[in-house]
Amino acid sequence: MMTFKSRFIATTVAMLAASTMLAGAQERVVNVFNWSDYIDEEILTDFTAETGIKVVYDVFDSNEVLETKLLAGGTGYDVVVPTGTFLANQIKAGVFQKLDKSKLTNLSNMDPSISKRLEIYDPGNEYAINYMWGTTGIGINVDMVKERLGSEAELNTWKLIFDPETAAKLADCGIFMLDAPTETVPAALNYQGIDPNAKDAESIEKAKAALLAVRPSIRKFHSSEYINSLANGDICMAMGWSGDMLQARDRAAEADAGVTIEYIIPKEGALMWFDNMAIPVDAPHVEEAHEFLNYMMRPEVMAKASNYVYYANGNAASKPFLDKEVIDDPAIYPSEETISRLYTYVPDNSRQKRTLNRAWTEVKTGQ
Ligand code: N2P
Repeated sequence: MMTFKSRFIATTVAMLAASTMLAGAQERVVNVFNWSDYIDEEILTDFTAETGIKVVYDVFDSNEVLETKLLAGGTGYDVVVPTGTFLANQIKAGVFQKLDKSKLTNLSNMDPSISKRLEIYDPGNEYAINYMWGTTGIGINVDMVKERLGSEAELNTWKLIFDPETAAKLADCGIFMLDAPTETVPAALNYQGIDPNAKDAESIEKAKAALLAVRPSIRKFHSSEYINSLANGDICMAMGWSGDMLQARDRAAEADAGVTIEYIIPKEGALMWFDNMAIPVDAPHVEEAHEFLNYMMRPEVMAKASNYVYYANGNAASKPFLDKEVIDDPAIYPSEETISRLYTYVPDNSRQKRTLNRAWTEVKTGQ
């Protein structure tokens, strides 16, 4: 017969065993590091409800920040989302592991034309899957800008930002610029009629001069705050990313305070970029990372993501599930004519990167 004490011990052991099993079952985790304002969080809760895998979700707004972490290693992240230009160098630096395609049954949903474009950065599509793509243009508060430039003013041009006189007229209502040299420098080059991919020191100097010329009119260099600042009417113009501007437009409309935001892909051309999901070489939860990627590639899931963040995705099978206002919006899925005016960015080697970053620091500090 069991004494009270032995019964107590037996029960405690059984309880401990059960709770360890439970903890074991709950331990499935995937650590995701993605851009800010880039997902419908319901997707994450749906994923957890279905798979039991907890998503620890963290955000950034700068490729440079992501890259510094990845190169240092030991980030603890299982899925990260670098832009193509950065992805290319990161693959070469060995920071990612090859995808186990046998676990990615939904790969066939991806759009071959986007996967082909990605091959410039990731030959053979071995390391990454496109998440979203978009453009870098200008978001404006239509009324505030017209008030200062006149109702007939041309709004589809980089002059709004890069012509010092025009920018000066808008300085009082607030201009934000991305804090991202791989965005601002090519835009400044392109505006001057120079190849946006010119990497020589002389061209970078010209870009720097153009940026310094408008710097007095820039209120802030920041890569995510502009969504709310535009929506609240705190600023009247920002250089930034397509979907972010459309999110600002919606937030403004919801607030119903008379703020109208529009996104412009300037006539001179703009950057087209691709953000991609990849698994760091030292990811602690490789199996869960693959399950997460495969889930994200479901047509309904990718459509849900695009319908929420207003970015185009690289998943062809998701198209029938996209809201009409998304697939038919030329600011999200640009027309062929607009696409012909877009340029992509060729990755910098380490020397070019140093020149670029130095020039950018000088712009920001006004030297
Ligand atoms: C999301 C911005 C992602 C675009 N807020 C930058 N590649």
